[in-house]
Amino acid sequence: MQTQLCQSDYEENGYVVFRNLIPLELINNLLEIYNQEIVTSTTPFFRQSSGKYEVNQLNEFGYVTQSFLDIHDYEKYSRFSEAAKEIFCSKKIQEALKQITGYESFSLMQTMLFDANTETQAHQDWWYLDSVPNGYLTGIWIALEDINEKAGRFYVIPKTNKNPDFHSDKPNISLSEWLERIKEYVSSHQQDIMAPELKKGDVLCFNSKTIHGSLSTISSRFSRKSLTAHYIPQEYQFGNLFTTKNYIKYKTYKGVQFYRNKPDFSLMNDWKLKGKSFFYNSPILLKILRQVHSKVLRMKSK
Ligand SMILES: O=C(O)CCC(=O)C(=O)O
Repeated sequence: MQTQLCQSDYEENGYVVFRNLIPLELINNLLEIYNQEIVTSTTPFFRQSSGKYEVNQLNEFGYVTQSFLDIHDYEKYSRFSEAAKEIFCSKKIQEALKQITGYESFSLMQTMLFDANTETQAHQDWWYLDSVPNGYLTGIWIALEDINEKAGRFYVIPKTNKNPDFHSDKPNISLSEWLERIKEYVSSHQQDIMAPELKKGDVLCFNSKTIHGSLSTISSRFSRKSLTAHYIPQEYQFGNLFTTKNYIKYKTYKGVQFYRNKPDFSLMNDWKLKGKSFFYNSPILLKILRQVHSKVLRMKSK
């Protein structure tokens, strides 16, 4: 593994790149199963961008245009998820995280797979997911192939882990206004955008406060096969800027704790999701729902 400067680099710049971290055979194995079982599947998968279960939509070059959430724990495609966990729960990743943060071990909280670029809007993760106390979640972006510039690269804005803060002057700011503030920040700091060339097996680690997103696709002929994963130090709780999710139940793979948020598709799970979306559109109802949910889970665990 590289340089001992990593921890100070990470703290200073809010990101760090590890070259050749993931063994190519693990990536090849995952992609083989992906092509055999997932691309061809007619099952709906949960999509973070729409908040819905949707079947795959392929572009003219055969790449799935939506991202896949929490691929490490698909019940229906356990061979695929096992291949994913071999990467996400590997010693190499645990050691890299330890090297840049100084913490000993990490829980895996969320994963994604991208086939084509989805042109992710600039954001900081802590609005959606973070450690509690805040600021200790690390996201990692893994290149599953040599990423062509024309595919639209992943980028970070260095040092935004320190500043600026887009919400604390207005505690009830809406998500769309918060995203708009970040968008404006990014447009006025174009010169700071860092979109490194990443080759198969390279990993970019970034902090929950670091602004990141994806550049526009120049040619959809190029896929942008990649994984992301988000980890918190094991001793911290999980949540985000607004809440602590103290009801999390973990599973374990090869000694690494992991969590999955959205279950596999079923008619029942689809209905539950639709019901939840109704609450999500009302912050007050959502707050009540969360309180009831955590109370029920606490009662169950007694
Ligand atoms: O790869 C992307 O387009 C965005 C990934 C991302 O924002 C994340 O996983 O936090």
